[in-house]
Amino acid sequence: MLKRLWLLFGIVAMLFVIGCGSKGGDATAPSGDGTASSGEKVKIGFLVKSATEPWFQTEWKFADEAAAKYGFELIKQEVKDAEKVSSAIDELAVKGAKGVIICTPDPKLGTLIVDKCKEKGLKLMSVDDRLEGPDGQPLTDVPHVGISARDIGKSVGQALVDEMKKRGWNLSEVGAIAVSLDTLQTARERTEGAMEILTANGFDATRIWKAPWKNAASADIPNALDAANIVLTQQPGVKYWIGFSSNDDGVLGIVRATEQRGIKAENVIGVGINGTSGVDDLKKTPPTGFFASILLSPRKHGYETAELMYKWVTEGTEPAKETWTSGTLITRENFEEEMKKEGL
Ligand code: FCA
Repeated sequence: MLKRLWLLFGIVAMLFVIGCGSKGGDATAPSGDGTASSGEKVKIGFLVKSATEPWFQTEWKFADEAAAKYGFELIKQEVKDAEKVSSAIDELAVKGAKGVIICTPDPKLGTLIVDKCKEKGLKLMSVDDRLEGPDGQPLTDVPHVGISARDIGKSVGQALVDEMKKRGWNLSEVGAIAVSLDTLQTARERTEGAMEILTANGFDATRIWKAPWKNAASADIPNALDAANIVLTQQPGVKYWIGFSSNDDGVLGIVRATEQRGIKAENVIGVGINGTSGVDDLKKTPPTGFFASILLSPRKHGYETAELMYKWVTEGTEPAKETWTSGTLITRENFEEEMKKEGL
């Protein structure tokens, strides 16, 4: 008898839980016009794959400025893997956020992210790294703000070509290290762009050695240093080195690896992308092998994405499906002036 009573109690409790669950889902659904309920502060999430990389810290700083200007709350969180992405979106929904901007730790999480945001009634934008479907194709329905990766890669290649000429290097004595992350489209296009310009200017493709990062989660300076070290060990006869990658951190890894081996800074030319981490090397005396970077616009990627999301949420104006930003070459000569222009 007692057993039956417990069973009955169990079933009733289960039905109650299921009932609450479905109600919870309805409660987080968006209001008809997509605007926030009156009086409540609009909340927007900004999730990035790395909170330690200066690029993302700067992006967040600018997004905070947009939040201060428009009076919305910006919820920032680092998401290093699928689990973190999933729980961060859940938490945003619980807090009543209306939109989320994400730089995913892995483009393959695209469908999961889209489905989850739909379920929770969150508007979604991607920044920097584009989301992909199971077929590896970009999810073109999600508004995206990214960089013109191939063109920026070409600017890296051109800067390397120009500086090699200026130093009067014989190309047959030069080796190139490319710290690569080919699983990420924007990263792949950047290094491909640089290689295209190098080879078009007579650089021997067989003297470009790839030093791959294992995955996006390992794409930092120490792992770039380890990857570059392998190439340096395998090619002890090379006199001059050039280095490029998908961002500053990759190139900083290459430069640090050459320093550890006692290769002189004047025999190394590294050109990065972002400007945000590379700038520290441009300030150093004596100069390091980090010669230049292509300064991107963290203001556009941070402030403007947050602003676009805020307007989407409050006014219903959907952002353009694609926005591609450009970059500017910075060296020791012009970095202060160019960074000032960017509000850095
Ligand atoms: C990618 C890179 C970052 C930055 C951004 C614009 O996410 O990993 O370093 O270059 O694109």
